[in-house]
Amino acid sequence: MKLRLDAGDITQLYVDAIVNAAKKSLLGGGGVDGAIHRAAGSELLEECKTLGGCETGEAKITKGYDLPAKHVIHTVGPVWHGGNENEAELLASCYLNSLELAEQQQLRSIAFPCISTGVYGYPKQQAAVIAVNVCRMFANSAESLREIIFSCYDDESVSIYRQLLADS
Ligand code: AR6
Repeated sequence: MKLRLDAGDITQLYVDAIVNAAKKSLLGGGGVDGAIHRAAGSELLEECKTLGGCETGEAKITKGYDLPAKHVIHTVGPVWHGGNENEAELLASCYLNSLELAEQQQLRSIAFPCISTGVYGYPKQQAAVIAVNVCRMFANSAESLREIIFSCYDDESVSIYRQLLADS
């Protein structure tokens, strides 16, 4: 199992699934969510309308449509309220539930954006520690997954993940 960083736009990645940092309605928004819906085309929104939304920390899968990625796993990260509202557990659940869904579908590669660290305001370093820890732990028991990519769009995230992935 390989964990690696990719600096750039998640919508360009040729992987079995990219993860979307969505909102509860799953009906699109700004940030990475907007970029994924634009790149996938309107059929993605049509499929999302059939899913009945998604709770914070949970995950649902769709096809990738016009994306190079075969699937999109939609998860809803927690809004940061200062750290005492179960944000860490909910963020860990986003990563874990997305990975479990990928395994159930026997996917080999998955790419995550830095969930909750944009509009939802989660501190980037703290979020990255959770992301890397959950993925490292999951990697030990993974069966189909061979590669987990951390898609880092901003320079700060790139340097945080570079450091975390260098530490073993
Ligand atoms: N590829 C990879 N990462 C990206 C891209 C991209 N194309 N575009 C932005 N990012 P955000 P959230 C990074 O705000 O905080 C939406 O409106 C960005 O730099 O997209 O979970 C939803 O509908 C940041 O590090 O997601 C929800 O309402 C990270 O993606 C809400 O925002 C997450 O930023 C979710 O907020």
